[in-house]
Formats: sequence, structure tokens, C-alpha cells
Amino acid sequence: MNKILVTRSSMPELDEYINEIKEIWDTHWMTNMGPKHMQLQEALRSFMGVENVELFTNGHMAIELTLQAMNLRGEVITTPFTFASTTHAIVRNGLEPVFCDIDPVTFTMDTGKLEGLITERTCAILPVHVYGNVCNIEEIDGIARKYGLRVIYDACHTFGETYKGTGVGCFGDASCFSFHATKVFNTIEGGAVSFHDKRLGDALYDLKNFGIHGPEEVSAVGANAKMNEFCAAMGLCNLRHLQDEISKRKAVAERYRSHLAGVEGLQLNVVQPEVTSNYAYFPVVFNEQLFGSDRDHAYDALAEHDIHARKYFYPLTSTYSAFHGKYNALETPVALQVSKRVLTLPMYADLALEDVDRICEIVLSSRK
Ligand code: T4K
Repeated sequence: MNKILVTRSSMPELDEYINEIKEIWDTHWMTNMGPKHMQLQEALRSFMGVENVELFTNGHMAIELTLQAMNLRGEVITTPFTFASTTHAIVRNGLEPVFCDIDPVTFTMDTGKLEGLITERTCAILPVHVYGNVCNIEEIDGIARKYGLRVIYDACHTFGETYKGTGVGCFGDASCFSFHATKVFNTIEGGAVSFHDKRLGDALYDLKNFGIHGPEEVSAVGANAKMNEFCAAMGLCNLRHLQDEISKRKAVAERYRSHLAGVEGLQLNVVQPEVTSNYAYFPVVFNEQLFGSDRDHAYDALAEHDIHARKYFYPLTSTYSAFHGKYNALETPVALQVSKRVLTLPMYADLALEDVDRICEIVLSSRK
């Protein structure tokens, strides 16, 4: 039996990629906002239905530099049920993360608990559309407006989604996307920020390109976070196949549901009727009492068959040793429980449906 990992990068046919990068051999132009970069940026702006897009080397730099571009000071309210990147981007900007609990159904920020965390030091909210589940946008935007806070969405899992018919990148002040190899849409490594305010775009551009405005003009202290031409070319290819990618993932998700929906003690990911899903992940939350076995048992049983699910997102970022016990995970009890019980099953476009059957069989028979 083949080894199965939690995901497998989608790649175009080799010929398609070679064709896309041929020009680079003609021009020798490999980076620094070259033609592929500009073409992808424009294609994404139109595909995502957003006003502005700025491309980056990865999703993390998209978040970190967006916070920096906004020149924020103080506390940023976020959730700990996420990848290291979200929290690190806050801390690396000298800002203080304040952890809000998550909703037990969508695993996104519990907006009922948000307002109580706002202090006079709060400057922004950084909610995560985790697994592609869209946050409670109306509530978050309403609260942000009431208190004059900036909203930056970690939209790293939501590329290609719409909410109530509008591109998911249109909400808040900015939304940050990841185009990492493991994502629904990849540029090998890559990321983007969508935003409304052109001045934010200028600041983002400065930060990704040293603040250079001409051969003799450097007007800001920027970093280097430019997407190169090979990554942009991969994006141009993968964008052509995105709808096919998403439909195949949908078929995988439906096959999982056909086996696991309604099983006592297994909570499957919510279907949000107003969201066109990209089927980024297939998380399952195990209730040991009801299911008769726990998440770790299922994880081990799968591993014995060379199937490697992942515990995204365990542990909570707030408990990382990097933070030396500074934050108390008991203050986000739902996030803590979910992180201990969740397993993300293998999910990718080319996952054979027979393998999905086999994965489900192993999960179901992991019950004691
Ligand atoms: N915010 C959120 C909510 C995020 O989830 C992420 C990234 C970010 C921000 C930051 O975006 P980036 O800066 O990464 O663009 C992976 C990804 O590296 C990371 O992008 C992703 N989230 C996170 C959830 O998952 P690892 O450490 O689990 O990756 P790794 O190397 O164990 O790969 C997982 C599986 O993917 C492998 O078992 C096989 C497959 N794979 C991996 C690679 C690298 C491929 O098929 N091809 C590949 O090239 O973090």
C-alpha cells in the first residue's frame, strides 16, 4: 500500500510549467516584480474580486508585513487555534497577542467573547478563517467599527472562497492568503494581501522591496518579501486548474462524509451555506466518551497503515514553549478541547476515493 500523507501538492503537467517559464530563459528576468509577477497579481485581483492585491514570498510575510504596514501598537486580539504564523506575526511586530476563544462549530473566533477582551490598548483584531471556515464577519466588522479597530483576516486557508457571493478577500482592512505547496492553490511558496486602501498598498510595497522607489531613492526601511518569477509562473498554471482542483476535493470530502457523517462521537466540519467552500482540510473532532476511542488512537491506527493524518492545530499557539508559559490556555477552553480532539484527515485533489474508504474504515475500527 502507498504511503498517504495529510496532503499532496497539486502541480500542473510538466510541459505546461515549462511552457510558462520559457520566457524567463529568453529575458533572464527572474524576480523583482517581473512580468509573471505582474500577470499573476492582476489575474488574482480579478479572480478574487478584490480591489487590490500585493504578492509576497509566503503567507507569513503577508501577515507580518501587513501588521507592520499598519504601524500598530499595543494588543491584537486573535485566536490560538491556528498555525504558528498567526501568533508569531503579532509577536514579531512587538505587539501583544490577546487570545479569544473559538466557536465550537466553526472553530473561528467566538465573537460573543470578543468585546470583553477589548481594552484601551487594543489596536486590531486578527481572526483566522481556519480550515476555510469563514469567520463571523458581520459581528467582527461591527465590533471593530464601534471601537475603531483595524481588522486583518488570516485568510491563508480560504483562497477561492466567496461569502454571500463576495470574494472572501473583500472583508476587513486586509486579508492575507497563503499559496504554500500544501494549499488548495499554490505558487510553491507564496502569499498575497488583498486590501481596500491604496496607502496600505504603498506601505506593503515598500516593506516587500526595501522601500526602494528608484535607483537613487530609498524612502522607507523595508524588508525583502517579493514573489519570484518561477513561483508566479506556477501560480499562473495552477490558477487555470483551480476549479478542477476544488471539485476533486469536494468529491473527496463527500466520500468522507458518506462514511463518517452521523457517527456518534465524530464531529465533522461545518457546511456554511453562505460560503462556496474550497475544501481545504477535512478535520474530525473525536468525542472519546461517545465514539469509544480518542483522536490519538485514530492517529496511531492510521500511522500503522502508513497513513499520516495531522493534528492541525495541536498544540494551541498560546502554549508554545517559545512563549515560556506567558499565556493561559484555560482562558480559551473550547480551543483547548478542540485542539486535543481534532485530527485532519488526508485531503488532496488526487486522493483516490478507495483510499478515503480505507481511511474511514481504519478510523471507525480504531474504536476499542
Ligand atoms: N496562517 C495559517 C492559518 C496557516 O495555516 C499558515 C500555513 C500560515 C498562516 C502561513 O502561511 P505560509 O507562510 O506557510 O505560506 C504546513 C505548511 O507549511 C503551512 O503553509 C501551513 N499553514 C500549515 C498548516 O501546514 P507543516 O509543517 O505541517 O508542513 P509539512 O512540511 O509537514 O507538510 C505537510 C504535508 O504536505 C506533507 O506531509 C506532505 C505535503 N507536502 C509538503 C510539502 C512541503 C507536499 O505534498 N509537498 C510539499 O512540497 O506546515
